[in-house]
Amino acid sequence: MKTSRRKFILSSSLLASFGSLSKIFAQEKTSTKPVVISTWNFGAAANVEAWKILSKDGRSLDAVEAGVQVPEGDPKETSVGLGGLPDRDGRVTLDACIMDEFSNCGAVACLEHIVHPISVARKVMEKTPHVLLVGDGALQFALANGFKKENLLTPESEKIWKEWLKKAEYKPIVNIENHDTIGMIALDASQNLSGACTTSGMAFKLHGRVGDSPIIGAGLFVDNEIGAATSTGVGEEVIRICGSHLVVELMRQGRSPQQACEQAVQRIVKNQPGKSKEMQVGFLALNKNGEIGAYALQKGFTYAVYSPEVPNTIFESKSYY
Ligand code: SD4
Repeated sequence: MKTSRRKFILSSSLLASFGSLSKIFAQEKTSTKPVVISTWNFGAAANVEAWKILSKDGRSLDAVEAGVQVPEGDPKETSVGLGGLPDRDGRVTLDACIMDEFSNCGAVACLEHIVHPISVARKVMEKTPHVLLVGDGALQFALANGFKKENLLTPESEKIWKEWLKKAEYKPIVNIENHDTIGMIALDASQNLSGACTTSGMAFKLHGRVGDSPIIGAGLFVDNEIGAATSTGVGEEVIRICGSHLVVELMRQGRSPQQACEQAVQRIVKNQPGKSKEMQVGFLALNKNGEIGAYALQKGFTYAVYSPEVPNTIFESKSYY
């Protein structure tokens, strides 16, 4: 297990271009509210948008929606929204969910042609009696609510898919390019928690495959009394343990966010001792006091924290292996 924790400090000018980040080594701190945390390096750019809302005493729900829209709309991010890598049939299918402080939640799965699935998920939450819409039904609902139909397969992603087709082997690579699903959790100035999670899922999956990210309790869970959690990595393993719900329930039983994330990862190892060595799963958690937890199966899981005392900083979590 790692003893030191890597951290990268981002100046606001650098936030525009992540290629030129410098690495600084330091210790992680607990945060005071408001605070926003999100998965992977691209979480830092997303945090900037969320922070614009949180720093003006805005609602955490609005902050997480605005935050995760950043990678969703970025064609260069090949694991979320526009430009996401397609399934093995060449179709970009998106999964997303959102949850607020009242346990309201909404989700979409296997949604095609819409750049911001998180906003469709929010509409499902606010405008329907349902929680989850999938496939054509989700698209129909999105179009009826004014979302524009677009082609999400960029020439770059199409090229990668065509290259993959030559061997057509489904072997997800641990931490590929170090950016995957974005899961974001925020605690606002009114002490309310919300979360959002959005992804194009595992690249080259079977058409119709849905991961953990749009499943409330798996990819995301918020309990405003206790805390919130989100996950990234191989969704099948997260679903098997109801990962984010498990993390929140462990916090309810008195574990710190860090201990809760560690125990959830240990549960995966216990279930899959062999397979767990070959894949990545990471959890992020935040409790009502602004304490943060992060833990992953493998090294390389990074996350970004923004709070009054942590100026949008990327950390690397500890890991089991
Ligand atoms: C999924 N959890 O679809 C997502 C993908 C991901 O790191 O986060 N990959 O299973």
